[in-house]
Amino acid sequence: IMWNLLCVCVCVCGINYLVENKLLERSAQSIAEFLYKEEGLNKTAIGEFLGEREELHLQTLKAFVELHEFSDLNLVQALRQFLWSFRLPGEAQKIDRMMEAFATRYCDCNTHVFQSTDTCYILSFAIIMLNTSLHNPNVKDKTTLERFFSMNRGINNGEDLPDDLLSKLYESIRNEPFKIPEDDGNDLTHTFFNPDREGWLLKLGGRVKTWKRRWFILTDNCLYYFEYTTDKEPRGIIPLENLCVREVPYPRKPYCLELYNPNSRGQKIKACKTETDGRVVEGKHQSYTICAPSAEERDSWIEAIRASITKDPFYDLVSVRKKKVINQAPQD
Ligand code: 4IP
Repeated sequence: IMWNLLCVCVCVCGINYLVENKLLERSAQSIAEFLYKEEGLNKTAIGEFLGEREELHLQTLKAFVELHEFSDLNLVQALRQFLWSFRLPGEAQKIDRMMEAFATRYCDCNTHVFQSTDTCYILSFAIIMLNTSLHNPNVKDKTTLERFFSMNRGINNGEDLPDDLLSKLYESIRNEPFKIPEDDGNDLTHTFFNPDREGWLLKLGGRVKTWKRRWFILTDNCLYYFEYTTDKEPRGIIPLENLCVREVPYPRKPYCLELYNPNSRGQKIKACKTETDGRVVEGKHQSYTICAPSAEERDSWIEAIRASITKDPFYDLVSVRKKKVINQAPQD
């Protein structure tokens, strides 16, 4: 029973348990093989384990990626295999390390396709975003083949990748979306990756000052709140663009934070909410007062919201490399 439990919920503790009880050798190679081959493991936990920064985790990630055979596969086929073997974690730095490991492995298996690993890395992100654009019903403005070409101009060390290569990848994604492990019912076409943060918080009403317990999800620079964790539709959506967040005192309610617009005090924040009769209307708040269950959770929410407001991690990850490869002189 213990073995099965550990298989279902593999995590750092699980691996440590196996190592301590001599069921698994404490080497990157053995752990990687266990994570890659063992059936029934929780793929979110695999992603979390592989994304950690400690040396053993970095080595395990390398060994894990090297267990994938990408020779003679096009980039979409390789990504399909890779993204099915674990679930990408939400944190940008972890995604960066994993996609870097993937791109290195792909280029080792297919030496003549791209001029550099960076090209492969950038194109992999472009493909993941294309998948979201073409298959997420909420995205109305679908990426066309021409736009996909222009998004990827100059990424092969200053040169363009062949049109027929990009067309094949585009067609493949259009015909079949990525299959992503859904341990927790979330899926990539919906939220891109895992949410930045989620949890129960109390929210103060806009006009009528009642406190409501709501399930909050922070993702894609928006804060969504739901009545129940299982609800498909949020009760409210607060886009975080132009907003600020800070700790705020509130009578008899400790651990509050406030979302406000520093540039238009006294005006309503752009947001939407659901009325009790089901109509979706504009939000009525000039600021949102939200109460966390503890000081630690309030601070973590503030930090996560700030990180989400100040930067788009995926944009940053890709744009730094894009600049690098586009500025590289074409090679003979
Ligand atoms: C409601 O109070 C709830 O607090 C609503 O929260 C809130 O809407 C309403 O504020 C407030 O009047 P009663 O249920 O006591 O009527 P929720 O939608 O989470 O149920 P928000 O905008 O906070 O969602 P108004 O003024 O914003 O409508």
